[in-house]
Amino acid sequence: MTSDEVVAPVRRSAWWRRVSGRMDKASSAFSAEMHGLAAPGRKLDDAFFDELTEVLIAADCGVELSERLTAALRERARREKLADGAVAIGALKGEILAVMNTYDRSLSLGAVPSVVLVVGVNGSGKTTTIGKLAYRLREEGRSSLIAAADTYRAAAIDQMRVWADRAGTDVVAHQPGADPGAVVFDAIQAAEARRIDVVLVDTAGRLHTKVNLMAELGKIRRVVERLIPEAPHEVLLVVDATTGMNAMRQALAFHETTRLTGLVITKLDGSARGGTLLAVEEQLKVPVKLVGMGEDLDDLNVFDPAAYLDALFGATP
Ligand SMILES: Nc1nc2c(ncn2[C@@H]2O[C@H](COP(=O)(O)OP(=O)(O)OP(=O)(O)O)[C@@H](O)[C@H]2O)c(=O)[nH]1
Ligand SMILES: [Mg+2]
Repeated sequence: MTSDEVVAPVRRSAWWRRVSGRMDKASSAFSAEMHGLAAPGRKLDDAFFDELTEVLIAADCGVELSERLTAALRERARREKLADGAVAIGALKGEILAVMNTYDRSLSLGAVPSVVLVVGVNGSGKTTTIGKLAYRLREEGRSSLIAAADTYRAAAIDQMRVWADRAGTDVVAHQPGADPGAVVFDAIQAAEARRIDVVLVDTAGRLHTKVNLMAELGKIRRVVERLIPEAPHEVLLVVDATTGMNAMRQALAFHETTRLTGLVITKLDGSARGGTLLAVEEQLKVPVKLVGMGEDLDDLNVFDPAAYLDALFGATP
């Protein structure tokens, strides 16, 4: 797979400070418990593994993943005669990190123009993320054009324009109620004519259970493919980290309809306990590529698994 790393990794330490700082309130209780589990000398008995499952579920990892991780660790502890809680939690983190590190998390934006389709349920943070991404691209010297393909709400187009102004980029829009496919068609043609690097497509929020609305996404995708056969180069699902396990059902439905290439997890600065991210990535085998940690233009970061696991589990040795 060819991919150009256009979103430069931020330094780990800065990211880590931000995640740990912002996830702090929500995750501190969780981390404290984890520290109890990760205490040197803590016996690896049934109580330890029961508590671990509970802590993982409380962190929004979901019952299935939590039980699977615990069972695997129990087996490993037995096999390798792991000494205590500190060693076991360290081993668990190492194992999750090894899986997470197998993913390519860069955005594939080598083609000109590249097309990025941004999808998700209502209010997950699509429009905001597109604004932030446009800003980030501009900071890196790349041009973008936004297709305002959320034509359902009149306010959506204005909201997109406000973000585009902040980010210093342009919007292609039609009237409210227009065919989203037609907006995308025009935006791609304009980008080709103007040699724009990246087309960012803002779509309407839709419930993953609404068949017609989901089918419309497929239609938008086909419009893109007709103009550029290799496109869309990225299909990003924006997931609100505070959604908990409902995020899983959403992600599966969107993946089925649009073949996702990446996840964007937003609102990690809020009350999110963060486990949703791990659970969805693990289930879909689609990498988290970006994380949103606030409402400002520069609150979008590349995902750093090691820093994330430290924030989630506490910085165990
Ligand atoms: N704290 C925080 N708020 C965010 C983040 N991303 C988005 N938001 C907020 O979430 C709300 C919804 O964001 P939008 O970008 O409008 O979401 P959307 O997915 O485009 O919504 P619809 O178009 O209605 O489906 C706004 O109030 C954003 O400011 C984030 O990373 N952190
Ligand atoms: Mg929107």
